[in-house]
Amino acid sequence: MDKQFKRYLVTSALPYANGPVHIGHLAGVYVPSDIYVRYLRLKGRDVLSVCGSDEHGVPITLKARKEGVTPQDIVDRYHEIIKSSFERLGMSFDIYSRTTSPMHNVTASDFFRKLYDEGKFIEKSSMQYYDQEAQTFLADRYIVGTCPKCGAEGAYGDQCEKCGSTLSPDELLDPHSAVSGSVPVKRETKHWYLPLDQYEAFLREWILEGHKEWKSNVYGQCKSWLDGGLQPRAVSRDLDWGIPVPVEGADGKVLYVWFDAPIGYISATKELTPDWEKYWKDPETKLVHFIGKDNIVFHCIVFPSMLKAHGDYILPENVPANEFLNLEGRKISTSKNYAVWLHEYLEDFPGKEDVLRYVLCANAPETKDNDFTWKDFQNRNNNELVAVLGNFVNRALVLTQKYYEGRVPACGELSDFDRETIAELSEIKPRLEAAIESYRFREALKEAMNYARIGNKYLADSEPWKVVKTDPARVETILNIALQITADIAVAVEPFMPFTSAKILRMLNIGKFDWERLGALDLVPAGHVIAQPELLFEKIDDAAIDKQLDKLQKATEALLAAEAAQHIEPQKDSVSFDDFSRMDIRISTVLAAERVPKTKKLLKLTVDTGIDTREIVSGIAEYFTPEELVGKQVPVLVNLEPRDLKGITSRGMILMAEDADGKLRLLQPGEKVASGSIVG
Ligand code: B3M
Ligand code: ZN
Repeated sequence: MDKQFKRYLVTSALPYANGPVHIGHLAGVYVPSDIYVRYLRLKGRDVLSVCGSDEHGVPITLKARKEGVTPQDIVDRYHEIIKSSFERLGMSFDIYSRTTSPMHNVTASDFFRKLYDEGKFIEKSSMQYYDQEAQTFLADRYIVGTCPKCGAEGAYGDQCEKCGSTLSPDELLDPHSAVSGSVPVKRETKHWYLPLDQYEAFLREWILEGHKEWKSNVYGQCKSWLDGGLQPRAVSRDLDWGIPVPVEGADGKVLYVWFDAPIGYISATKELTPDWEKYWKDPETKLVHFIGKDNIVFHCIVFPSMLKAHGDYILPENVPANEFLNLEGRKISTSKNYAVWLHEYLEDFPGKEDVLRYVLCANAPETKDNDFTWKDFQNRNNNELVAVLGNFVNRALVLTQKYYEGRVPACGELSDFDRETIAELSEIKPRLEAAIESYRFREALKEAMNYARIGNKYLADSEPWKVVKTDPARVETILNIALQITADIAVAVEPFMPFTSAKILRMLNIGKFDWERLGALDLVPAGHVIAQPELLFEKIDDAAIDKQLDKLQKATEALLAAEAAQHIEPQKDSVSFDDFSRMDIRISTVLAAERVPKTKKLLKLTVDTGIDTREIVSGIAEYFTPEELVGKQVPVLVNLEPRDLKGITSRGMILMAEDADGKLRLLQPGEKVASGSIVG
């Protein structure tokens, strides 16, 4: 059994105020953290939930430069957007602060100063990249180049977005300045370093021995960092945006954003309550950091070392991090504007906050990267929320209105079926609790939905609308039970779908219940009068989904054009006209297509080339289904030498377009032409 804590402090990663929040952030961090804290509050636990905008760091200054405004303008703009969209989604932070707040400035400065005074830092001069044109040192994202690990261009001085490797500016090949584009020189500069190597033994003991219960993705990343050996890490930067390094002789230097940002959790708690110390200093507080997987090292290795060095603070008990959420098969990207933005969703789907919360939790990337698709969003809404949850609640309430003018009937004698149903219901709560308390929110949501599933089945099988004609007394019991289940749902779904919970309670005309009452059979007393029912959820039609898909399509096109412009393959050597005219390319019609057994990539196509009907084996099975190819007209190089593939003789090659990330597309004539038409 888990150690019982007196109170909880739950933090959610501070979003960078360089853009709005998107569904990837929500699924990875914010929806899970809100579920967790809402649950703890319902349980009557002493819990604080803190968050705020991360307003320092290079991405913000770069964006400001690009737009010709100040960094303050940028963070003011996005802080507002993020804060208000979080509120509208029902995020229930006790405080949403920001790292440009005066309180944070003092807290972070004091933190640094204490470590400095106690000799916990190393001071070191080194040669770093400097942009002579812009007269600035090039830290982190100010420098770009080719990734030494994967060869991608446009990798940053701190990270390659393509392969995810952590980098240092010195590792970049062909480095140049993101500010002026010029090739930088090296210049000497002094910085303060936290000697992480000195904390290695402590971290090993604390994480590898002490926290084997952490999620395996988190534990695994920590282990590989520790096994790789830790190096001292600079905690200051040469920048003019950030918290000034609070010591003599540090002009032009600020705290590294990853030094100040996590201290933001402390500053926010201080702003929230004069009682903040008990949340940060008493070992009876359970500190939990909800973060994205790219933040693991900072929250599990760097920040705990800072806290340890400081000495006054507790360490996190757990650091639940999710994997990434992709969007329609592509990586979500703020800088490339490929995302579903929360503030836009809220405009496009008013009143459907809970649908997004539901889908992002049901499909959360808890153990592996996952894909968000609009089709799945629509299906889950229509088939789960409308057809199961909404349908059950609506039936229970409408029948109560119809038969009893809204007065809750009494529960009479229970049938065997009632007893079985009640027994089944009573098994949900412990499973639901265990899932939430071990951060398995998808599973927890399934359990919460089980009340509705069982309720739906209960009504369908007991058929009160039929029985009412023959045994009206029995129907009273059925509807009494159905109304108790409805109230159970209001409690159980509150952490996941707070608006829905409130709506159910409104329709039941009853106040909020404590979590402990979940499963009780007297939540709605006989004789109580309920309110008029409304629909809980409505279907989402294809038009709404198509609109979102169109929007993404436009974003994808822009993104591909930008990518293609970045790495256009260089032109190949010249060929003579004769060489070219020896290639015989014909528009051919696909007559049949099937997978080549025991292969992943190969399709066998039967095509009409106009000359003959022949077979071609093509490595395109990952991109097309056989069905979608039949009937299509495509260019085929018909005089390519035949080749044997998996026992089939392939006679020709289908010509296709390959986009920047290797995805294949069909090339088709603008209108139908005769098979055998020559391409040239
Ligand atoms: N702002 C990174 C991010 O948004 C960062 C988190 C800070 S938590 C202290 O991914
Ligand atoms: Zn890379």
